Amino acid sequence: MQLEKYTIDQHNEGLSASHKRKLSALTSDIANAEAILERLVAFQVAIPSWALGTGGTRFARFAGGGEPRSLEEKIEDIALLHKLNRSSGAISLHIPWDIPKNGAAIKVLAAQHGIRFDAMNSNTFQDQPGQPLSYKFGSMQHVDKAVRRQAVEHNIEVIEHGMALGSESLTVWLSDGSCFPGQLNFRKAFENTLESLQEVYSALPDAWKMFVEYKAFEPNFYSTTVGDWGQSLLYATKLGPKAYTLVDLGHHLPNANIEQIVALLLMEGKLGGFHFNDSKYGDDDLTVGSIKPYQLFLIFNELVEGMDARGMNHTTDLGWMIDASHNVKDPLEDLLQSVEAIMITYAQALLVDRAALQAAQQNNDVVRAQEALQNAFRTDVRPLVAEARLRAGGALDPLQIFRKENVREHLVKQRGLKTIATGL
Ligand SMILES: [Mn+2]
Repeated sequence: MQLEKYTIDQHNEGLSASHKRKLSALTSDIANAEAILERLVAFQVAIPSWALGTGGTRFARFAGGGEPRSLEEKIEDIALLHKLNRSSGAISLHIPWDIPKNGAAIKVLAAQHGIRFDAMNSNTFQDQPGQPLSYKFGSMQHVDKAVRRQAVEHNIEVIEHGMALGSESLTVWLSDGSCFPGQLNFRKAFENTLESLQEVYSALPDAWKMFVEYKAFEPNFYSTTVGDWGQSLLYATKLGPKAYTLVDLGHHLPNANIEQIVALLLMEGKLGGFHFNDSKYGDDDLTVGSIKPYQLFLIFNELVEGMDARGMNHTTDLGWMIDASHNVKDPLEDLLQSVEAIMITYAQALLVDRAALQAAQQNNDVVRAQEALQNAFRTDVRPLVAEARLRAGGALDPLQIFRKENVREHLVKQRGLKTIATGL
């Protein structure tokens, strides 16, 4: 479905007076509002190809209708999001769920919508039809070298697909691990995994990065072979300068101090990618910022501080992606909410009075340090985020326009009620 520019202009016109009023009230108190706006306009978050269909749990999946039936339709959906918020200008593909039949044509289609290809994602956590060897007992850690080779070859194939699309990074998330004590020799599992990753690493083109994603548990429940940031960093360090750790918000044990993890990884120059979602218990795939917005803010605060300390470009020097899809919301509305939550939190992190915070830290003034953070967190920066969208050509209120234009109803009419997007 195409949203015409005049529809967005009309919508913006209608909200203009109220927007201007809120914006001027906010910016009169902010010294660096223009600098923050510039950063917000530049910031882009990749949408994963599997988040455009309704997510499910291991119990059920309740499809919502009008889901994209092909990679082309997935790109159209992201184009729609990007048209509304101007911050979703990248797609992250999952292979083999979204193998491009014609890489060059897909690249052109995406470019027409201002969308580029972010990290490629491999999949050795499930068996595909016709696959000769099973990943039931792991892939890169497997005791059988032939299974490991199959996993390596799959990853190299994913790199080749990515090269055709102009992607420059590979995310490897392994479900490898064990469900019961004694099932695995931990050291041998690590060594096998490292050797397999080294083979993939040696196939990486020069400009590429490899992201080693960790996860504390699930689907394995006793041990995970890339289980935490320490293990990921160990692999990334042994692999070499093109390998980095990837932090996914949902992949930690409860109450992990994720902000400290990102601070130290940035200090070591080893944070490469970041996956957004939210959770109450584990890898719940809930909308970004829906459960723990303050934690997200504290993490963003460290991301901004740590990236600035290394002179990194906020937009391009880390791979930013949403990694969530739940089963009770319209996936497109969920993604609009997610991107909005990310932009709000990023703006709040940019708002932190760094000089005041540093002075408080230096003087052991715990109270002022907390005030410096919470002053920013408790500021309603939504008018600033809306202004950035407006300047970039997007909508002041993307969700409102999505509902008013009956986007989902149009998609159901176009694609049908019983369509199912590829994915889990
Ligand atoms: Mn992830």
